[in-house]
Parts: sequence; C-alpha cells; structure tokens
Amino acid sequence: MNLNKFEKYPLTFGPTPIETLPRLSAHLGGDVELFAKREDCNSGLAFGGNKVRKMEYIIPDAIKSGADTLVTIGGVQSNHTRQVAAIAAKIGMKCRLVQESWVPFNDAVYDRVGNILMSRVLGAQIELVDEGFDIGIRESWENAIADVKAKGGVPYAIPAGASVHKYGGLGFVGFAEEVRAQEAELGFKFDYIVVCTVTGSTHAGMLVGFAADGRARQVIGIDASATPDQTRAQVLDIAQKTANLVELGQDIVNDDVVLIEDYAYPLYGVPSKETNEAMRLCARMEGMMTDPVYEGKSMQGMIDLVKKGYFPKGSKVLYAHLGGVPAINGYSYLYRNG
Ligand code: 5PA
Repeated sequence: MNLNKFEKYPLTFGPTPIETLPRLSAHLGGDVELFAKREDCNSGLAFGGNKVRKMEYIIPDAIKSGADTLVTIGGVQSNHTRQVAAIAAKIGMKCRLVQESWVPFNDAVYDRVGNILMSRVLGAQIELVDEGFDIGIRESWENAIADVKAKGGVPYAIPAGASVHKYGGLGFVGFAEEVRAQEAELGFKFDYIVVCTVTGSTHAGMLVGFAADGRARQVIGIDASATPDQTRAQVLDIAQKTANLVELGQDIVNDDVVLIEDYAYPLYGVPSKETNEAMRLCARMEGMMTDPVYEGKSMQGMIDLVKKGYFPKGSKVLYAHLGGVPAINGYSYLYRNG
C-alpha cells in the first residue's frame, strides 16, 4: 500500500489522541474496553471534524487546478460545509455552499445557529435549497458550479461529504495507518473500530487502511443515513477505487462492508429516544459530547452492540469520534432540560 505518493496539505494538528472511556466501559458491564479516537479535536479550523482529514488530500488538487472558489453541498446543519468554509478561508479561496433541507426538523433556530452560523461568519456564500436528503450528485450543486463559472470564477467541485471525490477516501486510509502507529506505542491492537457512515468515504477509507492488516471487517459502520442500500453501495464503490489508488494489492468485496442499519431510525438527522439516551449517557459518564445526527447514532449503536454481546468478552473497541457537535445547537428545544 502506498499513501505517501499523494500530496497532503496540512490542515490538522497532527495525529489525533486516543483516550480510554473507563466509566462508560464499566457502566456497560466491563467485559469490553471502550476507547475513543478524537477526530472531533483534530484541527483549529472552526471545530474541525472528519472532513478536515479528507480535505488534506483534496486541497493540493484544488490549488493546482487554479480554482478560486470551493463549491460544496450538505444539509442546513452540515458539518462538512462548515469545515470546507473554514478551509477556504484558511487557504484564501472563496466558498460557495448549497444547503438543502435534508432534515425535517423545525426548531425555530435550526437555520440560524451551530454550523450554518459559523459558515456565514467564515464568509461563505450560502444558498438554501428546498430539496430532501440524498447522498448522490445533486442538480443544485451542479447549478452552483455553473453559476460560479458564469460569473467569471473558477470553481473547484467537492461533492457531499467530500466522498465521491477521487481522493475522498485517502484521508481515512491515513487514519488506519495512524492507528497502527499508535497501537505499536500502546502495545495492543484494537479488535473493532466503530464508525458512523452516511456519504461513505470515512468508512471506505478506514476499510481500505485496515484491510492492509486483515481488519477490513473489524470496521463496524453504523448507518445514520436511513438509506442504507445507497450508503453501502457508495462505501463499496469508494473503497474499491481508493484501494486501486493506494495499490492495496487485494480486492475489496461487498462482504467487507459491515454496515449495521438498526440505529438510523426514525430518519436521517432526527434522533430517536434511544439516540438521545446514548448521547446523555456518554456525556454524563465521560464528559464527551456527541450530536443527534451522526455520532449520537453511532454511540447508540456501539452501546447497544456491547449490551447485546456482539463484541466478544475482552474486546478492545475504538470509537471514531468524527465531530459534529455544533449541530446540537439546532436542536435546542429537544435538549432544553438536558
Ligand atoms: C458525518 C458526515 P461520511 O459522510 O464520510 O460517511 O461521514 C459520516 C459523518 N460524523 C459522521 C459526522 C460528525 C459527520 O459530519 N457529514 C456530512 C455533512 O454534510 O456534514 C456529509 C454528510
């Protein structure tokens, strides 16, 4: 496998810390040892998160292309668009964001606080579009790219979650290599890695990175899209393309994509009672905040899988905390009493 041949533009602080979650592990019976790798603390760019790691491999291509505007898309409370807005500011480019109505959630401040507030302060040009959730290529995004061109700009197109971009999977191949180096220092290996999956390149990159030492199927994706067939197909496609890019030297097949569908209900972006309980438990046991759209659902999934005995006794489980907490502000009514 060769990741080093790809240019990387530094946007993160460096390797992210791994910490133990001792109180949560004990609370769940103590048979499984839980750890968290804190991608949510990876950068000083507007609170960071998983897109920053992906963008480190995309920005060199954007700069080489001669672009002056990054163009991307997400929901109203997208973490991805906020991270791209911060990166554009940092590298001196403009930023054009299409924000669609992916989440039917009617908190009065939903489109005023959290991620979208920061994207506005970061200087992005934001267009709100009344279209529902879809992880695929959207017309609104293509229109925005065309509009930048029509106005004399040079756009650089970044798809939702930076996922189906040709280099979208590389960042999380790097995550796996980083974990391997940390394991060498810790003196043990993780048996499972839990990751929240929606547009797919986080999971896909990890899967390729961990395939290098036979752990592809130890990457447990927790679907938060509620459109799992589309998400699974996208993970597989990105993983196969990324495996070719880094010359993995082995095939990635459908069974390598472990995606658990049980926790995305009732809808993308809408937390269930159980999601909220998992968020509160993690916050109250470890002081670790998660969000109702993504990490709350993967936390719910991890907790439920521990309770069900999915992980054999003695397993060491690494929860990838991918960020996303700013969105919780959009759900202020839901958490008004904690
Ligand atoms: C997101 C994505 P992938 O999209 O790479 O599968 O990652 C899922 C994910 N956790 C997990 C957090 C905090 C995330 O923000 N967010 C998207 C966004 O627009 O913010 C791409 C959907």
